[in-house]
Amino acid sequence: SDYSQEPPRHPCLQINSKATSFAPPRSALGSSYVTPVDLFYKRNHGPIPVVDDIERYCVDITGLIQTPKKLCMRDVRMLPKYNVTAILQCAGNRRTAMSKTRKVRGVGWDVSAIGNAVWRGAKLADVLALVGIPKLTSSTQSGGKHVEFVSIDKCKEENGGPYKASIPLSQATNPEADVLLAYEMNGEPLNRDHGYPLRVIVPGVIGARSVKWLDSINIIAEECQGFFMQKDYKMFPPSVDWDNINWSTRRPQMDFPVQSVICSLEDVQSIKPGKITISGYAASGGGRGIERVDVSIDGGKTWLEASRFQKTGIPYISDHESSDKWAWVLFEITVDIPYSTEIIAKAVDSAANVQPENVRDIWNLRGILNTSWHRVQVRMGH
Ligand code: MTE
Ligand code: MO
Repeated sequence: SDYSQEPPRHPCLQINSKATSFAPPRSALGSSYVTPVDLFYKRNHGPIPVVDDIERYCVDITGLIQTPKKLCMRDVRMLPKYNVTAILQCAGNRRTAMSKTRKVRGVGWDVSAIGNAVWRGAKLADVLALVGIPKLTSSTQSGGKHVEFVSIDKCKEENGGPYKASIPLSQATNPEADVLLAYEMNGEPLNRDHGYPLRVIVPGVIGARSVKWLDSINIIAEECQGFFMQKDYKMFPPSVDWDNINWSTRRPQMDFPVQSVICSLEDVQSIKPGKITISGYAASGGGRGIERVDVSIDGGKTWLEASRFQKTGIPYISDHESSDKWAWVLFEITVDIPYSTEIIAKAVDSAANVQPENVRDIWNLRGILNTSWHRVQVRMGH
């Protein structure tokens, strides 16, 4: 494949061997509520498509509908515009740490395969209403069960075909689910890395379903049969390995579980005696808020509650209307550390879900959803 037309990228991003994943250092992440575009992680399964004739660009809406439609950028921009502040998190975030207990297959990520952005665009529910699909259509009703998004990129996992994914029709037609066809990120037109000219944003769901460089939207009877839905991004138990895997026994992963990460300390970090500030991000899937972030400075024997915030000046209250339900929550606590120790963060979401203690208990062969307690070692220097 042809990687000669890749866009320029920030020099601080860590690049994998195939130049298909890019992530900022963890110290760049926790410091701002909205992640700057150039520091936002990027995951591409093939070369970035070149779309240079925006006048001719359009999205085909086809499948189980009466009248198929070609949607051009002008049509999308004419629909009501929404700003949705939402994280994108790769299901493989923190995979490298999972790989250390037992080898997994997949791109190695530290803790930065996540970012929080303000996405602007039209609601998918409004777009589907244009082709006669009423809002709040239940998935069991006749007229289709899933909405499939197909890209214009080409990836080897699809044997040179496009990247694709689908979500249930009930989610796609629910205005409250805030699924967007987005053309702006943080107030700027989407850049090529993030899906120019148009991408899907499915809030609260693993990043893999937020298809970039949208080419068509298909209403289909069952979930998408593409590689990334059926042969990837599924959560298997630790007993399943490559010699006994049966992909059809599991559902494609959609919502992500509760997560938290310390961004202010490297692992291992050397410190001096005295006060240090421990800070990072916490987030959950499905629109669940963050109820609490607990921090331990003695390897998990005792816990302290960190303070949480989103926008400065407005107190963060989980599930409150002033809070961004699809966004992350930043946390912070200042403590005195007198000796070398292990510092841990764990979050609790609004459904009282808690992060699992040990990564080996949630090991899975694809290395997804590592949401185990986040641990960093600090060494006392002199
Ligand atoms: N969409 C297309 N067309 N091609 C891709 O390779 N990667 C997916 C998703 N959408 C992908 C895609 C994955 S796995 C993730 S985690 C997110 O995009 C990453 O989005 P970002 O690069 O904007 O951060
Ligand atoms: Mo991903």
